Amino acid sequence: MPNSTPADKATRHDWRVEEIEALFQLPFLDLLYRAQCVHRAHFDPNQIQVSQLLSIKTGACPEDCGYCPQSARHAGEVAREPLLDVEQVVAQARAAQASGANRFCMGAAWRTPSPRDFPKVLEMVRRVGELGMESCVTLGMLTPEQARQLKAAGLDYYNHNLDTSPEFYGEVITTRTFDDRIETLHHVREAGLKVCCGGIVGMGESRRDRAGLIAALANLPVHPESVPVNRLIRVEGTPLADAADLDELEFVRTIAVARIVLPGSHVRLSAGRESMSDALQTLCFLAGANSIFSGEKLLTAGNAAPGADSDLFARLGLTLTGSGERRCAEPDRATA
Ligand code: SAM
Ligand code: DTB
Ligand code: SF4
Repeated sequence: MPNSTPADKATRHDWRVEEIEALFQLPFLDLLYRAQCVHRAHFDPNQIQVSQLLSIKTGACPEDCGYCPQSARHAGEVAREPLLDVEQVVAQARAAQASGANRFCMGAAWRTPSPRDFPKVLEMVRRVGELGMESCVTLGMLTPEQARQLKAAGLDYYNHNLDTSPEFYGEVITTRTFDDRIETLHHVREAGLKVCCGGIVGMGESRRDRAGLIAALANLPVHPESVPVNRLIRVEGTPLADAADLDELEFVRTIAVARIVLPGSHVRLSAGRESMSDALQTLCFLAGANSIFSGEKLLTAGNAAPGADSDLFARLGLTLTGSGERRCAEPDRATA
């Protein structure tokens, strides 16, 4: 069932790529103004949701995603680490909660979870829930049964990115298809889980591809509650290590267009913040980004200097979701 909110009866699932390209082509200030209007109609503009990531199983991934330092097929593969111990994960979740994160996201470098490891992940989900935190996992492709088991363990969100347009997908990943991703997203929704689904920009895709990604996200039967917009982190030894720079204002445009087209979703300013100035991140918040990943590390790559986020939030007057301050309407909760 499509999501719509009291504030926006017009949430759409029939976007044509050309219409989204036309948004990209608006004068920059008009685009930001429109994005701000949509943002303010759906969210408290001074509130930000913070999730903390942890890589629970690192490297040795059989997939060949051209951007990823965890693929066993790339020379730049990071040091491998087997599945972490449940207690180690709980300790990290507690620390994340103490630092202000209200969601803990656990990522594993798998094509799909193995029957041996999966029960341990279910236990991690249960234990994070017991802390009173929201939980999210990203484990690769799921069967319908695995999705149901995650839901039964109390999981809140499943992260599974479409990453780029259907047309560009095969240029970046050859070991699975765009349709494989759609299938897992379907299983996740059917199980009653909330969806975190977005993509990466700066991989050499065209503006039409960026519009195509946003169209694909918007035309899912229900908009993802969380939409991570990652700026490619160019990692040496990966096929995309030498991708051309993406213009910073084009990155801001991508955030603004995502905000307009996905009005009730949290748009997450994701990978790539380490190399962004405070001013650029602020422009992203103005364009409608209202969530981030916190901490010094993402999964394997750097993220933010210690104290940098809380300092920026204080300077901007941004307050954290779940910190006891005024909560936004969370329109995605009123969906489906
Ligand atoms: N293996 C699972 C999967 O692919 O769904 C989960 C982990 S995977 C690392 C999660 C997401 O991280 C990818 O879908 C991609 O969007 C993002 N990512 C990975 N490497 C990145 C990089 N170098 N720069 C930006 N985003 C990246
Ligand atoms: C998402 O879209 N971005 C996060 C999270 N979902 C799992 C991961 C970013 C990974 C960046 C590269 C790394 O840390 O290895
Ligand atoms: Fe594996 Fe996920 Fe990295 Fe692709 S993005 S190589 S599936 S860990």
